[in-house]
Amino acid sequence: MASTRLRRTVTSALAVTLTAAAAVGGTTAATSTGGAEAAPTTDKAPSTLAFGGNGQGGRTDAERAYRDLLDHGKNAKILTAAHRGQWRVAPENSLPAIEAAFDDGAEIVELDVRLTADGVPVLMHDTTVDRTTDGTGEVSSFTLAEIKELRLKEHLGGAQTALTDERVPTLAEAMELVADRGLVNLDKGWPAREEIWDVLVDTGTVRNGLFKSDAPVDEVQAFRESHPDALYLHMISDDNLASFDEFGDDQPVGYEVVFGTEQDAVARAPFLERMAGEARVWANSMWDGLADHLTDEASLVDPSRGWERLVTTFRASMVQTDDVEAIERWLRTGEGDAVPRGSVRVQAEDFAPGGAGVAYHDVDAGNRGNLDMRPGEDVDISDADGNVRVSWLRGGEWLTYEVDVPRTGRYELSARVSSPYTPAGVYTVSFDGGPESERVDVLSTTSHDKQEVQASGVVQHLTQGRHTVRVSLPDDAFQNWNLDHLQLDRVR
Ligand SMILES: [Ca+2]
Ligand SMILES: [Ca+2]
Ligand SMILES: [Ca+2]
Repeated sequence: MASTRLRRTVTSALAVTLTAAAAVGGTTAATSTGGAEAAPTTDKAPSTLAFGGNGQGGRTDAERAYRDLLDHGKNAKILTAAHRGQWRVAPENSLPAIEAAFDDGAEIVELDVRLTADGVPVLMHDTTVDRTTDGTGEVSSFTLAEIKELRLKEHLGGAQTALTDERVPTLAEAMELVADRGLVNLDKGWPAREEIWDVLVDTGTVRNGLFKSDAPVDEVQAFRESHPDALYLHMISDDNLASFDEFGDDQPVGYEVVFGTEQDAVARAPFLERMAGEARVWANSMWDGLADHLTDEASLVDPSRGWERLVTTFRASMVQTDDVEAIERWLRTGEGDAVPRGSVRVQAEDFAPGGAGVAYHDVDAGNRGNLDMRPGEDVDISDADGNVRVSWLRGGEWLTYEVDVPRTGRYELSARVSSPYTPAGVYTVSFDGGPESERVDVLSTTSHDKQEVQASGVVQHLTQGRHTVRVSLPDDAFQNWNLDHLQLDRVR
């Protein structure tokens, strides 16, 4: 693993160099030659409102994040924003997801704000409650009392996703929770900006709240003139490129830059250079099309395919992510998702040679996926936002892998999978043509495109050298999931 810690600044990220990860882990290295960390400058700090918080006089995490936000110098700290909160451990836009985001190292949580029928700002991404709760209908058709009756679903929700005991938070509840902890990016909330402003004032969190829109500049400036302490982030793309110049010498604190491809005018170096001289640059890495293909998943494979390029080439000093823990690890170590020392990882798409009937059985002819990595094979290989995986896994199918075990010992198999279904599927494992293991359940990740590592409980003694691993999907079970990779980790 890396022995040199990566200093968490823009200039040090420029200095990161990475060697290619080997198939067997433990060889990825990162070095940093980052310069000295400058103290944040705070000359633009509004002073008319006290900072929300504990009133103890000591600096809170939130106050540090606020001061960092106002610093867009070349040594500015790279800030991370947790998309909809840390939804991998709690429902999106829920109070525990907010706490978990800060626990995992984010400085900002991105939350979505909508108004109830009685005009109360609450946290909800969609216009309806259907995806994320046990209710149905428009958010704006529920009173606060009615929406509080609903229960939130796990993670990203969805039709088959289990309910939790969590309720739809009001914005006020969320702001009270974050007061000492960090910043909130108020997405979807521009139409309700006056109601949101009142909540920030009432909860003493004006400096925690970051308004956001792509509204016409004169509309934005009218709001900022009447609310001079409001923090504001402007969303910019080729559709409203002129807005940067329209702000003139009264620039917002940051710009959320969205570029479908690297060829977009908004992504050109001279433009971003000017912007970075005036404001923070925010980039999004959750999926393709927000910053070309510079995604979280690509970053896990190799940070220079995602986060590192966003920071170095595209001048981002704030990154919104679905992988808070992973991006924090990258900022500490320079590594993406390196294979742990002594472990063996095999990508699902790297199944053994030999073709149908020898290396695999696939129930439908041809590759239904969008990646032609294994021409002529029937296995279905797809790319989801930079994640290359075997998709359309169905009952009756099996896949064989060759793995080189570095050291004799006992190994547990895990699989990195995704599926929105409950149940998602079942598999068994067989080593070197031996007996099949107990059945392993594949659990829902609440999205086809959001992967997680799931331990199998299958432990096997393996001698040093080459072995085959066969993954089989019983045809008497529901099967609809995606396999990114298998990994064998030493156990005692
Ligand atoms: Ca197929
Ligand atoms: Ca298939
Ligand atoms: Ca893969």
